[in-house]
Amino acid sequence: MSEEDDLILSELDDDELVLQMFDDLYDGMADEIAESVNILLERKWLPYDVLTKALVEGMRIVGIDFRDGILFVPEVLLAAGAMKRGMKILKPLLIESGAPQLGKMVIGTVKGDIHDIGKNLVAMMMEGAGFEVVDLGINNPVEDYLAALKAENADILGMSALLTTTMPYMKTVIDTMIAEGIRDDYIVLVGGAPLNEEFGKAIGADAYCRDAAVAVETAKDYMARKHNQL
Ligand code: B1M
Repeated sequence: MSEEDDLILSELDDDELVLQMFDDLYDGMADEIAESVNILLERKWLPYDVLTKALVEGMRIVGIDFRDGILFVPEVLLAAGAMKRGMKILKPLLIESGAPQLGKMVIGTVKGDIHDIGKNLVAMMMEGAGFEVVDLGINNPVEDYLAALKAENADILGMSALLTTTMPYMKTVIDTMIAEGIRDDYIVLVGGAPLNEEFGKAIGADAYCRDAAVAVETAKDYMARKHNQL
């Protein structure tokens, strides 16, 4: 039996367990991630802390080795699968706030891009904060965004892009909204690892959101301003 087989996750203290979660995420061990998430919750960790301090941080480490050519797509897919297992446990806990509806957001990853973990996280946190969220998934052409905004009578458009090659597509969406005369009908928020504030301004978005928590705060802020104008 290997040392790994002997490891009893519930016997680790919090710091050791979080370090073990980084390893398990790295190795795509979805069952172990699920078990550890449940252990931390039983130890009265806040769901948001489990998400950010264990899962998101673990994925950041995966990203570094992916960038450096130490991990490859199949391994990163396994890691992403493990991350999603953990997020599935946390989702209902993050959402059960019972807050009144603050507004409606349509969100999706842009055309050519299949990264969805960050977008899912934003959707989860927005729902948790009391927004209604319509998630269009990945690889969205401009037509899909516009159709959903109209059909759903949304207040906010959220776009996510993780690749430097796909982030310019956000401008295509915003330019099409301008051409159709509907740009100012919606609050446009953008996010994703390669973006920054300057890019958000340059493409005509209302705001760039560094992470899910900032997305929630920014959306609340804009909705408050919108209501004050009415
Ligand atoms: Co991809 N990938 N990937 N990948 N991948 C990156 C993005 C990369 C930075 C890795 C690297 O080289 N270090 C790199 C991009 C380089 C670049 O463009 N400069 C890269 C590459 C190159 C690729 C491929 C091209 C690899 C290949 O095929 N050779 C390929 C592209 C596929 C495609 O999309 N067409 C590819 C594929 C994949 C997988 C499928 C294996 C997998 C995705 C699985 C999935 O999402 N279901 C994957 C993963 C997992 C990553 C990394 C490792 C992790 C991304 C992630 O989930 N992060 C990533 C490295 C990295 O980002 N460090 C990488 C965790 C997540 C919580 O953070 O998504 O940033 P993030 O979301 C944050 C904020 O950005 C923000 O809030 C979130 C939560 O706080 N945010 C928003 C995000 N969206 C928002 C929207 C908003 C607001 C805030 O709207 C309002």
